Amino acid sequence: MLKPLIAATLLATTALAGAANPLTSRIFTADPAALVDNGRVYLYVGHDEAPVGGKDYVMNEWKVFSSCDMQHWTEHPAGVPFSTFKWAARDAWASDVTKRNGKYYLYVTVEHKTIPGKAIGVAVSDSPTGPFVDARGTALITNDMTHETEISWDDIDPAIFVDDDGQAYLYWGNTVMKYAKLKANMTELDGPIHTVGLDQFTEASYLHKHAGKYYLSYSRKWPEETVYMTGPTATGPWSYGGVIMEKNTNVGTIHHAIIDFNGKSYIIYHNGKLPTGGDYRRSVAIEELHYGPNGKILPVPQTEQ
Ligand code: FUB
Repeated sequence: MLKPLIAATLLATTALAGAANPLTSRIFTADPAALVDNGRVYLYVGHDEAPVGGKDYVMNEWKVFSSCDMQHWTEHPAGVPFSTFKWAARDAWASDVTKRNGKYYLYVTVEHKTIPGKAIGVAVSDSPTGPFVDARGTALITNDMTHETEISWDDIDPAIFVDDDGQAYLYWGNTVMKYAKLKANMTELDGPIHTVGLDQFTEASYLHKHAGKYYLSYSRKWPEETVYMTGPTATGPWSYGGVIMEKNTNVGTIHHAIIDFNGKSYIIYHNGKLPTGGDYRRSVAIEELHYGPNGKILPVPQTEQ
C-alpha cells in the first residue's frame, strides 16, 4: 500500500487556463460525466487507448479528474476499471454520476460477458474519487430486456437525474431513447421502461434542470450534433429547443454533460482536436454555456486548441 505522501505525489495537476482545451493532453479521454460536490467539479471520463490508426474503441477504465475552478484539473490516480463489474467482459463506455444520501453512484456502460450486447451497471463509493464497488453484482439493464432494435449497443449511455422530490430517473439508449424510474436505493428499476419518440436520436441522453425548467439533451444524426428539448417535468412533454453544439470535424461522436458551478454554466464534451486525435482517440473539452431569454440555450462554439 502506498504511503499517503507518495500517493499524493502521483496526483497530476494540469492547468486549463481560460478557454484552453482539452482537459488533458497526457491521454485521450471521452464521454464526460460531471458531478458538482462540496465546491469541486468531478469529471469521470472514458480512457481512449486505441493506437494511431485503430479501427475500434479500446476503453478499459474511467479516469477521474477534479477542479475547484474549472481551469486547474487534478487527475486522481485510482480510476475505475471495467473489471469492477465481474459480469463485464470489456468496454468502459459512457458513464454518469450522482450523489445521494452521502454516497456516490456511478452508472456505466460495459459489454456483458454472457448476455450478448452492451449493459448498464452501477457502482457505489463513499468518496467521489472512489474506490467504487459494484452496487448490485449484476447488470441493471441488459440487452435482452429492451429489444426495440437489432443492434447490440442500444442499451448504452446512462444519464442519471434525481429530481427535487427525490425521485431518480435513468435515461439511456442508442437509436431509441429510453427511461425508467429508479427506487430510492438507486440500484433497482421502479416500474416499466419507457421510450421517447424522437427523430434522428443517436445516443448520449442528458437530463438536467436549470431555473425551474427540465432540459433533455442528446446527440442526434451522424456525425453527431448536440441538441436539446425542454419540458415541465423530468419526463416531458418535450418541446424541441435547438442545436447546442455542432458536429465535430474528425470525430463522429460528441457526448456531453451540462452543469452549473459557481454562478456559471458549462458544457463538457469531447472532440478529436489533439494531434493524432480521431474517432477512437478523443479529448474532453469544456466551454461556458449561456441561457438566453425564456431559458433558451444559446449555441456553443468550440474553442480552438
Ligand atoms: O465511447 C463509446 C461510445 O461512443 C459512447 O458510449 C457514446 O456516447 C459515444 O461517445
